[in-house]
Amino acid sequence: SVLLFHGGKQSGDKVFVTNGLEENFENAQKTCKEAGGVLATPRSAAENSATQEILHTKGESAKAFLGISDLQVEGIFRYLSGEKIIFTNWNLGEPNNSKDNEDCVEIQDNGKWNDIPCSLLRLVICEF
Ligand code: GN1
Ligand code: CA
Ligand code: CA
Repeated sequence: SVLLFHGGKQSGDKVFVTNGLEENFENAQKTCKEAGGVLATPRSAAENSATQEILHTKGESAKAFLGISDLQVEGIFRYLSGEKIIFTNWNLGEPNNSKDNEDCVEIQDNGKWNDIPCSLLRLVICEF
């Protein structure tokens, strides 16, 4: 339930929170949905910073999934809603679809994004 979430960061009308758990993309997506939110989807530098601040509460090298993928069409990143993304903060050289197997997106502790396999376990951060 929503009571599992704490230590939220607000940016405008959004609140970003984590349950402190690492899950694969599919399960992370479910966790947020069941709580009435969606996976963190920063659409501006301010929202990206708020998401990054959650990572900082989890220590060095924490990484979390974003609600963004190119699962539908390789190379075209979309929000879970299906819209094309309007803000990006890719690390230099990303997205690279390494080993032809990176369709999900992690945010790293420096706030930069990297495409990774959806099967990996990453911190769950939801937005409400
Ligand atoms: C990592 O470990 P390597 O080099 O195969 C990363 C990729 C990055 C790449 C950047 C699972 O791949 O997503 O694009 O570094 N893979 C994982 O050099 O994190
Ligand atoms: Ca891809
Ligand atoms: Ca990558």
